Amino acid sequence: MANVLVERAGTDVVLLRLNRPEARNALSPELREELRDLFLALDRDESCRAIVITGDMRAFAAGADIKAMAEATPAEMMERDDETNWAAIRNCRKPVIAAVNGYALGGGCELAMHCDIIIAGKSARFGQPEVKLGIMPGAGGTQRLTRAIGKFRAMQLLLTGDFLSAEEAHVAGLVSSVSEDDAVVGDALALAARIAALPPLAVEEIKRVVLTGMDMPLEAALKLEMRSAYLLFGTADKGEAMRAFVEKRPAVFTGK
Ligand code: CO8
Repeated sequence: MANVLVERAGTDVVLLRLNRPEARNALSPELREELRDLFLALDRDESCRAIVITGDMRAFAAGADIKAMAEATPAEMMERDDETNWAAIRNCRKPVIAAVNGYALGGGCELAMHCDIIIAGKSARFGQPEVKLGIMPGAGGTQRLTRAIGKFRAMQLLLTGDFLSAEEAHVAGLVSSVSEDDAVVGDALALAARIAALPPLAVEEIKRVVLTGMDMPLEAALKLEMRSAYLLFGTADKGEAMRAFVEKRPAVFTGK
């Protein structure tokens, strides 16, 4: 059985559903490789304009698979080359929305933080409990969490393994918005469809500049932004969007 289920939602949105409910969607090596291959394929698939990733009502993902790591040595962990699996998600040019119900812990929280937008159900719980296992986050948990919610709240979570509720995560800036539990996936798909209907080159460039600029000094990031903003004036969709505005009609985008 596939560890990740793939559904088309409308013509241009793809829904990825983690499918290890018996293990709270723990990220086994096989599941990560499936995710990697899916992200590499969707990045190249012109018919896919936005991706939603979700789990089930009990867990988005409860982290790396502890049973698959319990006896692992450093060399074995290196051989798994998890970095390449995460890079496929990190480098995806399409907008990615996490629709989180239940637990997003450890690697599950890190997976959500690889996404561009996080929509959480009211009962969702976020945390990096690695410290309780005598290890530490290895897929951006110490860095992305700190950038998202600041040093002092991040330290408290990372050093205790405590969880944040959806509302606490929202207030802290880890979550984009909170929905009723049973509305999370629908809300994420509706948002994805709205983004997918916008000019794809503008969407792609905005994502690239936000993510690249976050790690640059402000002056350099502002220059990057300006260059990308100029570049979009060369697209057919920019011409169509502005003409449509002036002519008071809906725009028809081609992705060119
Ligand atoms: N890995 C493997 N199996 C899991 C995991 C997991 N992360 N989480 C849950 N399961 C399994 C349980 O073992 C159980 O299986 P079984 O039925 O065979 O006993 C089943 O899922 C259901 O779990 P529970 O009965 O515990 O369900 P609850 O609803 O009571 O609790 C929790 C759910 C709170 C999610 C609980 O299961 C839990 O605490 N899970 C572990 C969470 C955790 O510690 N996550 C962090 C893992 S480490 C990580 O993600 C980063 C690794 C970084 C590696 C660095 C590389 C260099």
